[in-house]
Order: sequence, then structure tokens, then C-alpha cells
Amino acid sequence: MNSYETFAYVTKAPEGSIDYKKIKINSEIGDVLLKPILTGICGTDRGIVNGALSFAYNPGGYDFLVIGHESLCKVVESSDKNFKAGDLVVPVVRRPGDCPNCRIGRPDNCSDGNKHEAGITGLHGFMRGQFYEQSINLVKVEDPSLKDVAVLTEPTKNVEKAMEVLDRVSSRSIYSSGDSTFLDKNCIIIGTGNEAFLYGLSAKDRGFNTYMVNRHPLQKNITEMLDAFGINFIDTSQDKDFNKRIKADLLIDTSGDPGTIFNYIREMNYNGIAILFGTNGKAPSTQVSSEDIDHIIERNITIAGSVDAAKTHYVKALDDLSKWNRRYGTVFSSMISNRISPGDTEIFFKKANGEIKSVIEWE
Ligand code: DN4
Ligand code: BGC
Ligand code: ZN
Repeated sequence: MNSYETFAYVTKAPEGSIDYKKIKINSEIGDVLLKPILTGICGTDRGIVNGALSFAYNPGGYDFLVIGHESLCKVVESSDKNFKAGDLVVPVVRRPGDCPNCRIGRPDNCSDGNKHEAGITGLHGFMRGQFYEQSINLVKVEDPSLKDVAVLTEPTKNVEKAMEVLDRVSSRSIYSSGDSTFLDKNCIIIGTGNEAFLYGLSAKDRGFNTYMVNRHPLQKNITEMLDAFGINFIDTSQDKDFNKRIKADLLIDTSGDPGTIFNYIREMNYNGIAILFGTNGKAPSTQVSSEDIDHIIERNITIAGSVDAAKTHYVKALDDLSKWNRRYGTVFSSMISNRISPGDTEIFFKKANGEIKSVIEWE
């Protein structure tokens, strides 16, 4: 058991708040001591800080939660011979409970809710000067050229899991076109944040005609990046009938906004698959009509939730990052658009100018 003091970003869950201060960790199990290099800020962190995610809670014995679940860390010392000082690692978010899925290494599919998530549900996260981890929870970054982008491993692992969901669910019918590809299939991604970008790259890799939508224009640096990736952007405040013009075979929601989600689901193509991913406890409710239900049934539309991912998806995510980094170079690495010093708390309330991914730079 390790006990120590360190500086950390702390919140109170689920009410929300954010503070950067010295904290005391009373006891922590772990054979590897880590220091973060970069930690990413995502929609989930902002949701917790703003009190919009009711599922977040503090670890037992603490009246606060160290926030942060996206990180690239450096090993400081290790008593596990598979890790040595200087190694780059990404710690996983979810820690298993005792259900059948958790016992086979799939806590992402936990069947009773008794798992924990670092920085989210009952376990301290990674936005702190140092922490101890059990080596089983670490994924090594073997490709040194990923140093600048490996902080994106965690958000990318969610995309790999969702694509696994797509593969499973799509096998209920012939989902590809007659020529065996997805080249005439449409993927619509709701939202233009970091997860939407990673979904866009993955959908493009699979051959989909890929569209990202938001209800306002985007800054030039963002549209230029989308052009480089071959992803279309639609500003639905201008193109109000886009949902009727282009019908989705694959819909991915990163907004958590029920009204917007149903605008697309009620127009989806036959055998369409909607993957719901965004969570926003403060989004307004919407009405679903009997025609909407008929549409879903008569066209064999699947609506699937997808959360988190398993260790295998972190490994696949690292391969994605290597591929995208090689293919798109600095356009890809500039997805890490804003670097912040420890202590800044404003970034949890307001996106930085031109933000795709803001990170805290610890060293
Ligand atoms: P984010 O950057 O806040 O992304 C949300 C995106 O949705 C932003 O681009 C929003 O635009 C956009 N948006 C909101 N409302 C609408 C709307 N009505 N129409 C179109 N676009 C809209 O966060 P992120 O990319 O880090 O994460 C995306 C979401 O996934 C968050 O809700 C996370 O909590 C959730 N998430 C889930 C998992 C999981 O299930 C993992 C990671 C994240 P704007 O308002 O910023 O302009 O495992
Ligand atoms: C994380 C997931 C986690 C989810 C909880 C996301 O931001 O990437 O690992 O399960 O939040 O909603
Ligand atoms: Zn996240």
C-alpha cells in the first residue's frame, strides 16, 4: 500500500466542481509508479465538472475524485520486470468487478455495473503529479514516434469497440453493397468534437462516405483538417434538410441530444445501424412518435449503445494512431490543438479556441 501527497485536479462527484490542489492519497495498490506526460480533457470530464453526469461518484473513503482518464504516462519505477523506468504507457480506464464479462477481460461489457472507472466512477483518475498502478492495467506504447499523439489512445479505443459493435450487429443481414464494400454507404456522425474526428477517420478507413454534422459553422483550422481527412462537414443551421437528402446506413452520435438523434434515425436506410455514444444528462427530452417506431421496425434498424472498450481495443487504437500519424503527419498530430499547464481550471468549462483536443502538459 502506497501513501503520498501530490498535486491533482479534483472534483466532487456527482455534483461537479473543479480544483487544482495538493491532496493526500491514503493507500494505493500498484507495482508501477507513473508520472503523466499529457492528460486529455474530454466531454466526459466536462460533464462531470459541470454536474451533468449522474453516474460519476467519489472513491470510497474520499470526499473528492481525482479527475482524468485520458493519459500518456512515463514509468518512474517498476517492480514488474515487463516495465522499466522511461517506458511510455497508457493506463486503462475501467477496472473489473466480478461479473462474467469482467472475469474474461471485458469490463467494458460489465453485466452488473460493479466495475470502476478511473477519474469517473469510484476510482481516482490520472490528472495528478504521480500515481501507482498495477501493471495489468497498463498498455505499453512500443512505437516511439507516437510520443506526441499516444494521449489519443484512450479516446480511440472507444471507436475500436464501437466498430466491433458495428461488425457484430451488421452480421444480422448483408450490410455491405453488392460489390462487398461500403463505398456507397453513408456514415453520419453527429458532433464535431475529438471523438467525432476519431470516428470519422475510422469510418473513412472502412470506405464509408463520411459526414460530420453540427448546428453551427466550424473554425477554418477544423474544416481544413476535415478536408485533409476526406470527411465532409455539414452545418445544419444552413443545410436544414441534410437529414432528408443524405440517409445514414451508419449513424454515430457523439452529442447525447435525443432530438437530433431521432432526426436522423427517423430517416435511416434499411438495415441501418445507429450507435449511441454521447452522454449529456442536460440535453432536452424529445418526442418519439408511433411512425418513428414503425420506421425502425419495418427497416430492421438497430440502435446500439456503446461504452468504453477492452484492453484489446487499446492495442488496436495504437495501431490506428501509427497508421494515421504516418498517413496524415502533422495534420494528424495537430488534432492535439491546445496545450495547457497544470493549474488552469477554465478549460473544464469552456472549449479552447479552435479546440479539437486540449491536453494538460505535465512535463
Ligand atoms: P465533445 O467535444 O463535447 O463532443 C460533443 C460534440 O457534440 C460537440 O462537437 C458538440 O458541439 C456536439 N453537439 C452537441 N449537441 C449537438 C447537436 N444538437 N447537434 C450536433 N452536434 C451537437 O466531447 P467528446 O468528443 O470528448 O465526447 C463526445 C461524447 O461522447 C461526450 O458526450 C462524452 O461524454 C461521450 N463519451 C462517451 C464515451 C463512451 O461511451 C467515451 C468518451 C466520450 P459543440 O456544442 O461543442 O459545438 O465510452
Ligand atoms: C471513457 C470511457 C468511459 C465513459 C463513461 C468515457 O469518456 O472514455 O472509458 O467508460 O467515459 O461514460
Ligand atoms: Zn474520455
